[in-house]
Amino acid sequence: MRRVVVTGLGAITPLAVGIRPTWRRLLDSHSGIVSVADLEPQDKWKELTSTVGGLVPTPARNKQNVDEQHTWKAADWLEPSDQRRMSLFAQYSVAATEMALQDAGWKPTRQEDLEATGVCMGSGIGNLDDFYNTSVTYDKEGYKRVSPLFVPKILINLGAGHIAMRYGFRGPNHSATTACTTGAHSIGDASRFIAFGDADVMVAGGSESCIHPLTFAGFGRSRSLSTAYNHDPTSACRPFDKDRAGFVVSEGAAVLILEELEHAKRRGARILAELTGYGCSGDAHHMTAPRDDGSGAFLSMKRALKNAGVKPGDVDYINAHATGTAVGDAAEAIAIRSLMMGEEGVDDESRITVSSTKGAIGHLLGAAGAIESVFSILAIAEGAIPPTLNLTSPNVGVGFNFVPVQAQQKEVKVAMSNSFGFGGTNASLVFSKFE
Ligand SMILES: *[C@@H]1O[C@H](CO)[C@@H](O)[C@H](O)[C@H]1NC(C)=O
Ligand SMILES: *[C@@H]1O[C@H](CO)[C@@H](O)[C@H](O)[C@H]1NC(C)=O
Ligand SMILES: *[C@@H]1O[C@H](CO)[C@@H](O)[C@H](O)[C@H]1NC(C)=O
Ligand SMILES: CC(=O)N[C@H]1CO[C@H](CO)[C@@H](O)[C@@H]1O
Repeated sequence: MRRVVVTGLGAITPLAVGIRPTWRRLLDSHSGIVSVADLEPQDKWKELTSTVGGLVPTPARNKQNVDEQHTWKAADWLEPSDQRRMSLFAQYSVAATEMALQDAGWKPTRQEDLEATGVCMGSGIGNLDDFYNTSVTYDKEGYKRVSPLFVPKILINLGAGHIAMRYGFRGPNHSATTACTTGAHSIGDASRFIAFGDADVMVAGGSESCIHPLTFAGFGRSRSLSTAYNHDPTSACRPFDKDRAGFVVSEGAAVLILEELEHAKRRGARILAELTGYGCSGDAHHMTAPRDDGSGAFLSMKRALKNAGVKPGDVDYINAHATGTAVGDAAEAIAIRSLMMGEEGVDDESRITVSSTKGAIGHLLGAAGAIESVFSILAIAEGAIPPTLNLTSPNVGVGFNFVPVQAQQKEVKVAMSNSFGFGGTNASLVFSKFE
């Protein structure tokens, strides 16, 4: 089987625009979560139950106090005509891809290289803003007010489409949309395209730009959101903590450049990690709730480790899906314990190292699996484990090292990233130090 390695990374997050500033701020325990109560239109935002969100900082909207050079300015990445044609999630997709391709040093021009490079870029929700505005305008003013750009701006695969058009990539062009598992499925599916010989290089990841009152209204009505910390946004997301009470909606994007090992070696690319395992499962249980015993999560992790040929006891770090909900975090913790304390696992719970970076950045929905893969890869490349912010009293019934509040130094040879989504879909990815 052809081996798949990671040779480039790009990200836009509530902590910063760019991989280095995001990672540095994450390790320094900064939070990207801010109040959305003062956004326009005020009458809509004000009535929401949860008024905290992970917003990508811009020069005009920078409560996180990020250096201005690391805030989002569309003009840094896109011509005005492209800005008009592309919805925000597609803009984030293109910008994160540009960063990742630069990082990988892969900007091919030869036809055969372009044909061997593909794109697998998804989104969970896509462009709610245009859907909403166009519905309202259509209802009030009729057919002639619908923009000819409406359809290309709402299709989820246009993130991938714009990337392909911009760089001329003629390999597989694919978009997963599997709710909060989108990012992980995009990366996992992309790795299979390489392993099976459909491509040598894949641009893979997820993007989300869902900061819209209707998003908060919808998740609020399904009682999924954190509502108790509207006055104290940076404390709102508390994975595994006794005071956790729901997730925080966030936006952003992350992209990995995946590459066939020999291809990467031939061009002397820097290898950050190897993608060794991918496992998927379905809960077959409920629209939004996991099984209490975490058996869906257990299966996806087990399959990913089997695919990687790695024993549970060899996993040094797990980047948990844990979003900060009462039921989800506990189910995942139990699933991790069953896996890690089972056959060929460890005998001491405190040796299991698990963190949820959602404490710092919230839940990027369709981009979550992608940014969390980035953090797992950086943990391997740099020997640092990012913290679980706001975790003062764990109460999920296990005694893991949850890396509370502060980052830890640790050599990481194998890291696993979990992603679970509404509809009962679960995926796990395993990354290993390349040796
Ligand atoms: C949708 O309408 C609002 C209110 O008029 C406006 O602020 C926003 O920019 C519009 N969004 C798009 C994508 O056109
Ligand atoms: C949560 O973490 C943020 C970021 O480190 C910090 O500002 C905040 O005070 C923390 N809140 C609690 C309750 O620990
Ligand atoms: C798998 O997907 C479900 C369905 O929504 C998700 O809620 C859950 O977190 C995952 N399963 C488990 C048991 O963790
Ligand atoms: C089949 C196909 O090419 N699909 C998408 C990928 O990229 C192209 C541009 O090369 C887009 O037009 C499509 O959306």
